[in-house]
Amino acid sequence: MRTRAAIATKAVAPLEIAEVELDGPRAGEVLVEIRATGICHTDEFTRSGADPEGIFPAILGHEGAGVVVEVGAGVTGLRPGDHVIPLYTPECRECEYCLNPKTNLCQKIRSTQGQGLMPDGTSRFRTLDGEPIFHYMGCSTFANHTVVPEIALAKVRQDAPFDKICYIGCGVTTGIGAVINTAKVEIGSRAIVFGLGGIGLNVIQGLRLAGADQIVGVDLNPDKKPMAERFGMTDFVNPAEVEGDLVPFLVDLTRGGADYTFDATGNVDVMRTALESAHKGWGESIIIGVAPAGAEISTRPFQLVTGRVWRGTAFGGARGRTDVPKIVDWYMQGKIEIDPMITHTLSLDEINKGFDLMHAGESIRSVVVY
Ligand code: NAD
Ligand code: DAO
Ligand code: ZN
Ligand code: ZN
Repeated sequence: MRTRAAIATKAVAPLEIAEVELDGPRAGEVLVEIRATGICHTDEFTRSGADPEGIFPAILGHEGAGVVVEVGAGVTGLRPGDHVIPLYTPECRECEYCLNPKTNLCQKIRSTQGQGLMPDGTSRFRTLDGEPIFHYMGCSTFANHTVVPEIALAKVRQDAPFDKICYIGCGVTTGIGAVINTAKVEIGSRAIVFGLGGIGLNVIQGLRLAGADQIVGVDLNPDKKPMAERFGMTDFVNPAEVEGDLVPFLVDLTRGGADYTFDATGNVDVMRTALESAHKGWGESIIIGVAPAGAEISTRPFQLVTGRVWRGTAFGGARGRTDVPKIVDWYMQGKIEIDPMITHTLSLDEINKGFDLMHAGESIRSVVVY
């Protein structure tokens, strides 16, 4: 079939909107009509050329929601008409990783997904000239139709709006999951969140859900303050306005250091500050941000010797097929909010504007509605 897509033809270039050829689903695969997709910082990371694993031409996008159109041979858990959210972290429920409760990093299709291919080593996308186009993070939601392995689709309730729940495909789950699944924050905790963008705001609402007493937000952009307060931030710190070292300032503010700190900037210097502003003896610092190619983190080992813990999280530690439908339910029940964070709604033709808004720091989430 033919479908419309935004193609990343090469690094740095704006996405090109064009018709592409899409082959039908093979065994274990599902054809999905994408109804809405968020534009995440990670799409920009790849589009900009900063991603060392970026492959071009590719159809980016990994934060979508849509409807099953057709299923391939052997697909038993989904049928046409089901509403789904594609998962860049699949859940096969049978690999060594899925069987270990300590991780969500299913490895069943890891190698081909990393090469921009379906599990059989081929792509379903081609240009109208017949040139292959790579998939992205196993999702490629910047296409009106895409093909995704069954194990990388979460089936969700039918009454949830696509233009909001697409955000659960990455930002919402990553932020809330970092609090609940990775840090396992206890009621009454003190926390610091570095970076109040699309991920950090969801860390904040996760902390509110978990019953944290103090939620400090740190961002260089003061425009982020009102939205973060709306989601539960109790204290705002702009590092540019702090005289002297930021670490002792934050340690004082949290009365000895935070029980939990979260990096949602991707900046390795911020990651160090986050670790060092965690409480001596028990503070845990969770890295969510994806750093530029080649960047490294450092601290004095004594920081860890004296009880601080440094951890990371991918997709908020969530097992997508199991956890994503529950998060959709939380949204529909009003336990979490999404709507205020969707600051811009665009058509596919306007998708490059979404990247401009991100650069200007004017959006939290831009969502493309097909
Ligand atoms: P964003 O651009 O919306 O937000 C980043 C925020 O950090 C901005 O508000 C910016 O002003 C602030 N910031 C930048 N430098 C800062 C500094 N030195 N000190 C304080 N604040 C600073 O990005 P986002 O969509 O929220 O994504 C955040 C990070 O999370 C990115 O690196 C992204 O790639 C990563 N990410 C990780 C996962 C995962 O599973 N681990 C999933 C999605 C995104
Ligand atoms: O299993 O080795 C692996 C890779 C898992 C990929 C997880 C990616 C999470 C971070 C990237 C940002 C997502 C938007
Ligand atoms: Zn993302
Ligand atoms: Zn698995």
